[in-house]
Amino acid sequence: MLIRGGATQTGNSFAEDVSAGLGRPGQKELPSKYLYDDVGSALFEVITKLPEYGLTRAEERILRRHSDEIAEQLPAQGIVVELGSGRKTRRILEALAQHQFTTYCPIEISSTALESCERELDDLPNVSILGFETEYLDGLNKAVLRRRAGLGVMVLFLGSSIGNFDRSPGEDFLRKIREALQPGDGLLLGTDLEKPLDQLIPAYDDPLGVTAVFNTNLLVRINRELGGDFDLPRFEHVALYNARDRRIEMHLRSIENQSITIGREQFSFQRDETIWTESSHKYRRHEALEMAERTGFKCAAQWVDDEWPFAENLLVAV
Ligand code: AVJ
Repeated sequence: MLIRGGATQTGNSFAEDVSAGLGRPGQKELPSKYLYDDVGSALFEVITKLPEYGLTRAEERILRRHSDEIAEQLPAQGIVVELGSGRKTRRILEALAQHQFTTYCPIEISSTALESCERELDDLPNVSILGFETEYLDGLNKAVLRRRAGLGVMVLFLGSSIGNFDRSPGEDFLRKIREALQPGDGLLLGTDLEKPLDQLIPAYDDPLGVTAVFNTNLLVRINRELGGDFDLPRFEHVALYNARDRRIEMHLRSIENQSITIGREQFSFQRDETIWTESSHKYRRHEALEMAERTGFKCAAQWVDDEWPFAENLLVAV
């Protein structure tokens, strides 16, 4: 069953964010969530299959190898709330639902992603799926209302999606998750770890150019939805590692001086000026423990993949 979030658009509109992000002085910037429309989400799925992008496979290995352990850590499982929705969740749900009935609540702003998630997990015995089409925190707060007394809630925030946040807002987000929970509830948090640049850079600048297309799709979206006139060949995909902030940054770089029209607005670009489109922060092993302690959790367990440094952290609300 799909519960639609209703009037839950809390932030600005796409048009407002684009106008503000391209119009500001200094570094032009667009919120990374706009990369994930239907086309962008499908392209991201392709990225997860690329040999250079080891992140998703690393997490899948951890979830496969340790699913029983993960399930055991939280005995009274009532509701599993996922911020996002994914195929990787299957293992955990199977393990959790082995001995008890589980309600799985994926939360997505895209109904397409929610529907395909429901189709894929539909056959799991002992699991009922209740999707929420809304923003993460709104969906989480709605999902926990279904908690039956005495039963636990486990939140899944996988794939190092936390890495899209700058570090401090990321912790604010964890704090808000904690506020929706009760002591003893769990948060399974995936954090991609620092790794050598010759492994990291190709993951975000693959030779086939899928990530470049994923990034450029944002300009196509602006052209289509907001009446923009970006000429795609005049922008190029850039993935750089910001060592000070320990993050990959994706940018779209203007290859020449040019002026862009979006609706009635004009934006000028200097040659080599960029639009910053996404950050993927990288973490140290102990960082999850520290983040947990600052946000009302304790880290009860951590599993690390040895092939592609990635940590799955089981946080428990204190
Ligand atoms: C979905 C945010 C975890 O940062 O690795 C992959 C997105 N962007 N390649 C990541 C992404 C370009 C991905 N996250």
